[in-house]
Amino acid sequence: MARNKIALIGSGMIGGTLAHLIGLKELGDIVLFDIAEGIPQGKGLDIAQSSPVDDFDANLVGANDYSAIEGADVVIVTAGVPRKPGMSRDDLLGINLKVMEQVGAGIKKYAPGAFVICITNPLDAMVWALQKFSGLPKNMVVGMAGILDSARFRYFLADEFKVSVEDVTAFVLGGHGDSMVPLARYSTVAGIPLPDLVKMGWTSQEKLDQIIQRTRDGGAEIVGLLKTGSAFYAPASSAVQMAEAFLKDKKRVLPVAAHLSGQYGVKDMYVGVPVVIGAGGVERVIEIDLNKSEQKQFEASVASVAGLCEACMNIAPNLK
Ligand code: A3D
Repeated sequence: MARNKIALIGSGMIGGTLAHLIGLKELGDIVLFDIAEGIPQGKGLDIAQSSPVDDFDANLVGANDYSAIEGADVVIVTAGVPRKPGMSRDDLLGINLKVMEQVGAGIKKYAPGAFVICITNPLDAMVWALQKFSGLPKNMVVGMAGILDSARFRYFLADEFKVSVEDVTAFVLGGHGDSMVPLARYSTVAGIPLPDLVKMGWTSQEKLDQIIQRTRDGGAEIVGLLKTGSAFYAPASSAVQMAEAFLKDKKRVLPVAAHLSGQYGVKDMYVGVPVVIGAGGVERVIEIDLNKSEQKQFEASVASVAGLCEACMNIAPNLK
């Protein structure tokens, strides 16, 4: 059986990390694409030269022409610009929307059968635009954000409780932005929901609220520290988990930015919700019951994503 082919559109900080992780996990052959000449070729060669040391087999090719991604099984998109300190994700919209138009055309022409994972910010609006520009089926185009947001939440909780990250599950809904909705009652330590852990004296409600706020600000905290760009290790790991769920038909239940066509009362938008990912892409959108306060927060988050989609349509009327 031939190896899977994974195309990375954008070979910057996340793209390079993705290529390395995909190589180490032997998920398939890798094409690194970028408009910058030499970067994808150089990163590809460097990672290929690590393969004899780390014992993995993968062809790594760098390219500046979309024809190199032909027939890819998975395409992961990080092309565009990241945030600098003081910028919000939404400030990236104008530049990155134009990038999505080019990327969408490239995928449409050369990899129309691929499972496409978008990471470019502002995430929920960019994945929505990318699906429209590419014309690929909606269940085959998803955005990565929820796994990263919930991984941040899990990490902070594990640190607070002094337990293994493996035993902490966390649930984050909504758009990938300041209005994301971390759901405490669906987040657990070994199945014990967070509100029960507060009652048991493991932590206080005040501390839990601080952790929730730190999760919401998780991206900005890293941008503030790095100063020259945004997070890349954890975003890359999160996207690889999605790619692996598709390639191995794992039917994983993961929070992703998925196309909604009525679920949660939302139509024709991408918003972070739990889904099942397998060989069919997004095979099922899971609808959970929200209480009044969660519903209100979710609606506020959806409204901010809707505003971004509106802004996209003003720039690119063909998205309507
Ligand atoms: P960076 O290291 O700048 O890499 C972006 C790459 O895209 C660069 O190598 C550029 O040359 C390339 N590029 C620019 N325009 C084009 C184009 N038209 N076609 C092809 N390639 C192009 O950024 P990064 O890897 O750190 O981040 C990439 C994106 O991910 C940014 O938009 C970030 O904001 C976003 N991001 C999202 C998350 C989420 O959780 C959703 C987390 C972290 C970063």
